[in-house]
Amino acid sequence: MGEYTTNYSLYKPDIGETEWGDKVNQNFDIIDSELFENRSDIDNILNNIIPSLQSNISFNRNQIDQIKKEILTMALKILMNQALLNAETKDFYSIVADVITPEYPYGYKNTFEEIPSVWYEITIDNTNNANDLTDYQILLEITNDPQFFEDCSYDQKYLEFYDEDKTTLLNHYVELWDTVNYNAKIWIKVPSIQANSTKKIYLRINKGRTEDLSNGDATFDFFDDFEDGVIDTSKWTVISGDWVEENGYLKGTGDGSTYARKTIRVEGVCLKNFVAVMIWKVSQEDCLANFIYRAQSTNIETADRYWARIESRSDYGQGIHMLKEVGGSETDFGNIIPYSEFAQFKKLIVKVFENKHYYEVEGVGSATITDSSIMNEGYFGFQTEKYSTFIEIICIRKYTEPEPTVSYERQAVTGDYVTVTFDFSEGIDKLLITVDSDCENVYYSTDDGATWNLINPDEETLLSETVYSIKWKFENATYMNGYAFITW
Ligand SMILES: [Ca+2]
Ligand SMILES: [Ca+2]
Repeated sequence: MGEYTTNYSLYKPDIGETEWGDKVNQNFDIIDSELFENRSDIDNILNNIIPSLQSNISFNRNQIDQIKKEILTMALKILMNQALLNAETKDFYSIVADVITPEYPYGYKNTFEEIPSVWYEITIDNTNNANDLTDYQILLEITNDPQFFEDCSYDQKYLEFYDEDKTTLLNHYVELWDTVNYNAKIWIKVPSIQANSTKKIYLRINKGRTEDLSNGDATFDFFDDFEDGVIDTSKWTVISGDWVEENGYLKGTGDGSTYARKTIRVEGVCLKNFVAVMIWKVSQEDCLANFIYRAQSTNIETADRYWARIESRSDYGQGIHMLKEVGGSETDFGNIIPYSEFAQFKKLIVKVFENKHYYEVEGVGSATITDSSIMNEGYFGFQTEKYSTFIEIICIRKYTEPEPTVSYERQAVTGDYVTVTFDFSEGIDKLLITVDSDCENVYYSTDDGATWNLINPDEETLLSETVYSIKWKFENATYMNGYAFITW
């Protein structure tokens, strides 16, 4: 959470050396000192109490934000009303409490009903695909779009993705966030995309957000970046050999003399059609690394299975090989993607759909085989042979063909407004407002926002009856400084 900065500012009007002017100034001073004296309590609530509550509760965050606003609203109202009750003049009220925080960049008024947000509509075109897709990860790709980054204030923590109802929050993962070249890659897990149809989901850029929602575990079918130094046993089972998590990668070590396969298996995830992305390497020549998939039992060392191999032996053709073992008989499909930088981290992308297996080493090359020996879903994992294999990250998502295409469009920012409510126990029958703002229009309401009436600033407006609460609305305001006068 950004540090909350107190900035209560009362703007005294220039009212000259008159008797009522002195009373007005006195009124201002009372409000000002009340706000000032109580600001540490408000700061404490906003900076300490609420954030600790917020960090412990991952759900209902919007509700907590709402409570936070209400607490601030209450605090300001109490202070103001107390100051006003102490005032002797009935001729003139002027009230401003202008609190600027990172979360409320437009200032905080008595009632702040809406923080302006920018929305993007994301269109998922699945018209060419005959399959219903469930919990499918789509890629939102932003390419050289300065407006997008400006809308986000260059900060990925403001991203919130919503389903078509604009209410159900969707999980996402930010793979790339390049504020220099204005590029981003964001994966979003979409609960349901119907066959042969087009679907809309939404991005809200919420400047009120203080915690980044990007989450690989929640977004992908499987994800591990090996960053915490401990092998997560809810994700992995060591079958053989020495496997550790260190320096941000998973490391498996062989016996140093033979090609005995040392194996680690993923728990609880079976895959048929998928994309696996891994960044991996081997320690040296004569070390082999295997990515096993569609293994037909949890004993992935011996089950019928496919695997991609980093082959580093000079006599066998260095590079990525594709292999299978069916009925105890092993087949190497060949030296498919040749490369010799096997001791440097490279990104391998494996796309498997039905009988088609596509392998790609980023920046090196790609190859495809067609094989229908094993058509059932199965387990997956890694092996190292002889020396050490390192895996920096692995990420698995669903795959279909053809994949849906994704496009996005910025939506017009409409209806954004700031409202302020002032209550007057003695009633008023005349309005005049002066405000320093870039708002497009100012409205007032005497029925708590049910009806809005346009008002011209600096012009007196007579009310048809005495009212006790006035709500002001400032349309499309990006800043709100200055003061409101209400007279009778
Ligand atoms: Ca870990
Ligand atoms: Ca890592």
